[in-house]
Amino acid sequence: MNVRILVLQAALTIVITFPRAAEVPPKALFPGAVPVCSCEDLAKVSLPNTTIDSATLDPSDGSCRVTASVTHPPTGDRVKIFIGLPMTNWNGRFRGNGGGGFSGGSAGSLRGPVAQGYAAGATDTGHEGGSGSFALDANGRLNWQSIVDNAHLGIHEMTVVGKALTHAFYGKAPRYSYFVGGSTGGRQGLMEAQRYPDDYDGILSACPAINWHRFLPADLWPQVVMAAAKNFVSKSKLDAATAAAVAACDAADGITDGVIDDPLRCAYDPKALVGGKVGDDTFTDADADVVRKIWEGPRGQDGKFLWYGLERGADLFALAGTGGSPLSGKPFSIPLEWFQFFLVQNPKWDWTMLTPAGFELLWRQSVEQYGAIIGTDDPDLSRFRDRGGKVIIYHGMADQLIPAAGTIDYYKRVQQQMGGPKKTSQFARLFLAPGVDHGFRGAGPTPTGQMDAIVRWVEEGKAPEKLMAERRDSSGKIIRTRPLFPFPQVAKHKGSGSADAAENFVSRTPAK
Ligand SMILES: [Ca+2]
Repeated sequence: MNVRILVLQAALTIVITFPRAAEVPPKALFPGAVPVCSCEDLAKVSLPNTTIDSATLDPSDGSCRVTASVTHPPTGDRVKIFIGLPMTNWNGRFRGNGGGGFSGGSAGSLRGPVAQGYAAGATDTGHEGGSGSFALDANGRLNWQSIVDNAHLGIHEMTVVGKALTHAFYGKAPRYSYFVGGSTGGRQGLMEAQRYPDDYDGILSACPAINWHRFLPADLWPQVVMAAAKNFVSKSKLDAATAAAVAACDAADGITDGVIDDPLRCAYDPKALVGGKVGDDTFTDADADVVRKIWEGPRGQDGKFLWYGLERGADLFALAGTGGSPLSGKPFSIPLEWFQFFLVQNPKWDWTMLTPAGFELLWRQSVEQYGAIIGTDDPDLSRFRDRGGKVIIYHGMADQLIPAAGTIDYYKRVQQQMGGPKKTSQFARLFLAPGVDHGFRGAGPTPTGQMDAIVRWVEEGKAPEKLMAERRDSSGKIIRTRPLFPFPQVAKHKGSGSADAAENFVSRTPAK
């Protein structure tokens, strides 16, 4: 597997970590709480359709680790669940951790939360590894139980088992429960709010892979555009187009800092590059057309909107990857596998034959066939709201895999459904982070303190009026701070003082 794909899979399988400086373990809710049984005793806990596979102390951190499997008769599925329970410093809370890409999650993600005193859980959501091949059974037919386990049921089962084991171990139920995840984990968090609203009190949803049935097939669009044009564009040219867009739109927000604060208002047209040199190569009309169509996003044969394109400023090569000589397309594996295993149901399907018309048919199939199962775009969060749930969503505006426009679209639909912006902001807030990508890296400052923010909101009723974002140099020194305000507010420079210091920014709501 080449390095680029590995890096991107790492990006889609990010486990959200927080800068160490901001990591203050939350206060213990039951001070002095200790286990009421041995770790090994948890093997005797009886739960419906659940087998406790092991319950042993982890020699590396001394925590109690339980592995369990849940099945759904009559199907022979097996959702594997990993639970970590601190022996000495349980803080009284349960925390579920999300996965990435097609991977539901991993036992390795529990280490951080357990160190902070959380009883923590993760799950493989019914299949091992990061491939989409679990969608098909041995006969090549859709394995619906496996698909449902991955889409939503696995996380719910993990939560039920995790809370039960926490209760059995400490003799009391967790006082609060949190779900934390990015990308697929962000989708899993919002799925919990939509479908199993009793599971969590607080949800942190980073760059969520919601609208899965629309955005994931749309992620193949850049390759379809290049194949149709018979013009696979080099990384240097794609990078040149991104750099030109940033140069053109950077200053529109008042600060020339290499970041387009609101790329949705940037209309830079790559025709300005035509005829110019990129290395030894000339940027052509055909190149400009490819880049324009990638930014525009997938359109139907009648020209109508299907889904959002990448924002200007986001790395294009992640989805419009090319390589070899002559150049050919190198699609990102996750959308490609969505077509192969879920839509066409043929692992050997050759994407290079896909025309824009064929793309539209399969995109529509994706919406029809999978929306209700894994779309995660239901704006009705009333059950979650009514039981006091709180959710913080945040998304980088230079996300190269999941355009933030889809998350804004969803949040606006939530606002509409839930009684308007003000009522929505009482339980669900969206923070957009300019200039950061799917892994929260890039020219822009990255959000910090999200976990503190959600805990404070849930437990003290203090809604986050802002998140602090910071940018560090390679030595770890903070070189820029910037506030992020809840959507639709943006951070605006006061007009005096350093543009690298958060205190010189105020919130402003832009005109529509
Ligand atoms: Ca700027």
